[in-house]
Amino acid sequence: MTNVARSRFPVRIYSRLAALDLRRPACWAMLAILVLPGVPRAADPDWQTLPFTPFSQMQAVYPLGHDLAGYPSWQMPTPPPDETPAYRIRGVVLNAPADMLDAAADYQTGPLGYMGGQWQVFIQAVALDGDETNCPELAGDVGGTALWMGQNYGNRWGIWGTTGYELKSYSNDEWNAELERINYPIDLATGEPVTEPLRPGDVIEVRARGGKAYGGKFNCNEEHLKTSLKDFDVYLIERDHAVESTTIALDDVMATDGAFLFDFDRGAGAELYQARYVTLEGVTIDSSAETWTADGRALTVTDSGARSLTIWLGHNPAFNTATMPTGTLNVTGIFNQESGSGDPTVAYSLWAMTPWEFVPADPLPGDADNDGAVNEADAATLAAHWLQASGAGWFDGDFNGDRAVDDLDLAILAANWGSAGSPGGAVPEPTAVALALAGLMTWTIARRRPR
Ligand SMILES: [Ca+2]
Ligand SMILES: [Ca+2]
Ligand SMILES: [Ca+2]
Repeated sequence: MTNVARSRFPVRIYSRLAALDLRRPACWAMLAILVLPGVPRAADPDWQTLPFTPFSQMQAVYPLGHDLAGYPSWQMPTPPPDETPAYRIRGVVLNAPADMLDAAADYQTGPLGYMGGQWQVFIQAVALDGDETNCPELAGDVGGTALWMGQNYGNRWGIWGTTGYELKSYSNDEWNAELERINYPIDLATGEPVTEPLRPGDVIEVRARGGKAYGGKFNCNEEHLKTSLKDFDVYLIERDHAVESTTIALDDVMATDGAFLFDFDRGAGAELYQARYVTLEGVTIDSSAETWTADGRALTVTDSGARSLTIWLGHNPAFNTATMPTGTLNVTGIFNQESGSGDPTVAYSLWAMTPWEFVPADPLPGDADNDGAVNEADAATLAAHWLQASGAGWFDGDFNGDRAVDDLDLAILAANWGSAGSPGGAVPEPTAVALALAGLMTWTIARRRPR
């Protein structure tokens, strides 16, 4: 982010002004409603006194027997003064926007369905000190939601080619101004935008003026309209809040035949974990998968039975260079439901944002390929990623979790050489690969000595 781009208010306003044709009376009306972010709109409720909406309420579904059984049932509040939709939610950020979707501006008129930039962040319920007094409505809350924006919504089916098109697609300047606004939330403590962008562990308050049920959950969004009257505004409460994942196995969300468990009260099964940060334990990547890439949607994992879940890989480019995991794994990510406009009781998946969120279920130090033995194959992996400074996962040879592959990892591999799941195995003769790595280690250590 350059210093020029940090002058966010002018960029936003100028881009809006540039889009107006001042010869048209309608544009003077538009000018009247253009407002700075963080400044109350005429129709805004008193945000400070508006109760938070708990996620358990926001994500409720119609009960069995209802025509819409299983579909989101929540209706947005319409507080005074103008009684238009407005609600306030609070949660901890689970993903960096750039790790999930490609937000790069790319305005295009068509083709049908082409969205250009997309931005999405998941937040989940978080307990803070003082909640009992300050916001008792959030006590014991569970669940979360997605905050989503897309650039070329006018290209969607049913909109593309209609007069509503231009209300729904952002020019590149308009899109970038929106990204600037939501990536740099206003710190409630200072009233100023933060200087480091939104990241996991940020506890935020969202003041929303729209949202839509989609794919089995209720998403916070701007109803795919450009008008600032539908903006959601993001405020920072605190940073670096520790986010613990909830441990699940496939049998928590699926029956033995692989069908998703759907509890209409949302107290169990897949709905209980929707939009939450989870660690899925004891799964293996489907054997038909040969490779993985950023933005992949085809990877599946299975347990020892008939259960199978799709893993969505984030936009993080580290997926394009990291070694695809093997063996029995624990995978950490965001449990999600996106069933399109179809059956609201199916189509759950796990969003994984980084390669290093895949780890061996039962890690043997030095065992890069997770096959239960530390040998030449693991040394070869280490050699292939040798001195990779960032973005490495276990399966690239990063055994100490610092995302780098270096002599620290080599020392771990060397200390466990010949291990086959239990200590005390016979240590084989060093092979050519191991000897080469030993040479690399010596060289690296020698380089670090002060001269
Ligand atoms: Ca749902
Ligand atoms: Ca191995
Ligand atoms: Ca390392």
